[in-house]
Amino acid sequence: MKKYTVAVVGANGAVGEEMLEILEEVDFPISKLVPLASARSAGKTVEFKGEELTIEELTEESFAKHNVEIALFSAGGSVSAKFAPFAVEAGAVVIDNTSHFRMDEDVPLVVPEVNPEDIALWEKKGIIANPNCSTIQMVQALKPLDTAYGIKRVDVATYQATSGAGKSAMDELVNQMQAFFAFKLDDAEHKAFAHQIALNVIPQIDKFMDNGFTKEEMKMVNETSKIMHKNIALAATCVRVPVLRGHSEAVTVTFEQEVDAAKAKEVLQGAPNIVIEDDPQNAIYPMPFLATGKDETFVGRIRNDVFDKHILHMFVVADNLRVGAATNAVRIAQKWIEMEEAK
Ligand code: NAP
Ligand code: 3JM
Repeated sequence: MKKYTVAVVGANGAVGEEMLEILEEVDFPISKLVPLASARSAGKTVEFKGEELTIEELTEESFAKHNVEIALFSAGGSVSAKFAPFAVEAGAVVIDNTSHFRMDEDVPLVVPEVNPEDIALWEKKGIIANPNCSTIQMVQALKPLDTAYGIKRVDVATYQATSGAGKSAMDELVNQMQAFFAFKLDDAEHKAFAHQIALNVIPQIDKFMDNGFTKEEMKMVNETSKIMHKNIALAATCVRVPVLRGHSEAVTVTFEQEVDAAKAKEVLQGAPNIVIEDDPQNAIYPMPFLATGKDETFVGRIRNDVFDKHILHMFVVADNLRVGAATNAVRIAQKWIEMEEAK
């Protein structure tokens, strides 16, 4: 079986570290792994398959120098904008975790459980985009329900973990909690978020747009329609909560057809990488703390609306660094290999 030279851009970031772990776990066919980051991290090491690999500074030459064949980017949108073209030029397929290319018509936006066939369009630009973390877990649950009942509209409120904003944002929550227990919370700094996140919830993720929604909320709107290949009316309220890992979502779906919660549960049970945790009488429902470290998306609190038989409510939880980022990217890479090797 062919093995590939794989670069991970942002290798020591919250997402990058998870990428390395998953590549190792799934025994990805790698001949050489090239960890890349900024000059700040060059010379530091990351662990892969029991070996210490030295991080190199990302430059325009990095990809050609190592003959990289698969480049996994998660170092921010501006880094992808500047360096992804050099990876493509060097002959690599880029799987990009940032929002930079997601809505580009010539770049497929892929959740392998939902629209794997779109990977075939990768050659247009050499780039495949990984959707936003909140979008990925939601569409995994929406797709089978859309097939069964036809979705008309989605209303979602998210409860997003600090790790979605990177390692420094996780540190910020921990530092503020420590300051709280030392009676010094008033002095604790906040940089990653507009306000203190400890003992708080912040109804702002990313910047505000002119329409009153945030960029994160509009990512969910636009990405959902692109991935599902149909215009879905959607409104999101994205909220940062003092959780380190695991995004939760309260999702309300309006269907063309009437829907029965028990039957919808069966539909979801048959969906790939969905796990139902729904026994409220025994306090069983999805929670971020249970989803951490897992590669499945957990769905519970599935119930009919009290007023309208076309409406279903559910709670959807997944590990944002894995399902919402690294696992999805690695699954795309695996599928890409499968499709290329079948050519
Ligand atoms: P993080 O923990 O802050 O890590 C950022 C990584 O990028 C570090 O390895 C950092 O290396 C590297 N980096 C920063 N500036 C760089 C530059 N100019 N050149 C090369 N490397 C650079 O952040 P994260 O949580 O891993 O997220 C990284 C990005 O992934 C985000 O900005 C976002 O676009 C994307 N993301 C996507 C999802 C998703 O759902 N698809 C989820 C989370 C994040 P240094 O240590 O050298 O700075
Ligand atoms: C930049 O939880 C989050 O903040 C979302 C993850 C994220 C993204 C993304 O994937 O959309 C954090 C920071 C981005 C981005 O726009 O690429």
